[in-house]
Amino acid sequence: MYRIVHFDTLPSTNTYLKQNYKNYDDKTVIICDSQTQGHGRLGRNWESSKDSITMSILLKPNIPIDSLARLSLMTSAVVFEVISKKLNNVKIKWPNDILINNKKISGIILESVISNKVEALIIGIGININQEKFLMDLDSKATSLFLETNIKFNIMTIIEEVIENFEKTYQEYLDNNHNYLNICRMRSAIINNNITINNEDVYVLDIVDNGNLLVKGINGLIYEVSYGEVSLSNIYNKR
Ligand code: BT5
Repeated sequence: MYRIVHFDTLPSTNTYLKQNYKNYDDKTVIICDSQTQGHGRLGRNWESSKDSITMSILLKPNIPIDSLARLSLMTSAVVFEVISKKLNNVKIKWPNDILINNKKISGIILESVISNKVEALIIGIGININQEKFLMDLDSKATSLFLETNIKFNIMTIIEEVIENFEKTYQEYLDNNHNYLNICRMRSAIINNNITINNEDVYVLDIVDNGNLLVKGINGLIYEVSYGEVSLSNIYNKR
C-alpha cells in the first residue's frame, strides 16, 4: 500500500524527499498544494501552482542501478494512461514528457540517492490540471487538462488515479511484464521521426527493452542513446 503524506507548501516534493527519505518507508508519496521551487532536469524550473499536481513517490529497497531508465519509462506510461482516460491525442516524448499536440502537460524526473546501491529512488511527477495560463514564458509550450477540455478536475482524485496505476504497473514491472514499454512505443511522439538529440540529427527507430532509444544517424549508423535532450524541431518542420 502506498501512503500519502500531504503538505501545504514545500519548496519541492523531490528535494524534500531527497533530504528526508530516511524518515519514510518505501512507497511513501509526498504531495503538496503549493510548490515554490519545483525543478526539472539539469536544474531547470518547473512551474507549479495549487491548480497542478506536484507529487513524489519514494521507492527504497533493492533497486538495481541499471533499472532506472526503465522505471523512468514505466512512470511515463503510468501518467500517460491516467491522462489518456480524459483526453485523446496524448503522446510520450522519450523519456519523460507527456505531450498533447506537442505541448507539455506533464513532466517526470527520477532522482536517486546512491552509495554502492540505490538507497532511495525519488520519482517526481508534475501534471498540469486546472491552470488557465502559465506564469513563466510557457504559453506556447505548456498545456493543462483544463485548457484542453474546459473542465475543472478534482486534483486529489487524479493523484489517487496516478498512485493506483503506479502500484499496478510497478507490480507488473517487478513481475517482468513489459507492457509499459509497448505503451511508450505505440504512443511515442518521436518513433519514426527525425529529431535532434545531444546535438545530433537522427531518425528514431525504436525504444529497446533496456529503455534506450534506437536511432539511425545521418551516416546510416544505427546505435542506442541512453540519455539526452530530445528536440522535436524537425517534426514541426515536416508539418
Ligand atoms: C521535467 O523536467 O519535465 C520534470 C518536471 C518534474 C516536476 C515535478 S513536480 C513534483 C516534483 N518536485 C520537483 O521539484 N520536481 C518534480 P525537464 O524535462 O527538465 O523540463 C523542464 C522544462 O519544462 C522547463 O525548462 C520549461 O521549459 C518546461 N516547464 C516548466 N514548467 C512547466 C509546466 N508546468 N508545464 C509544462 N512545461 C513546463
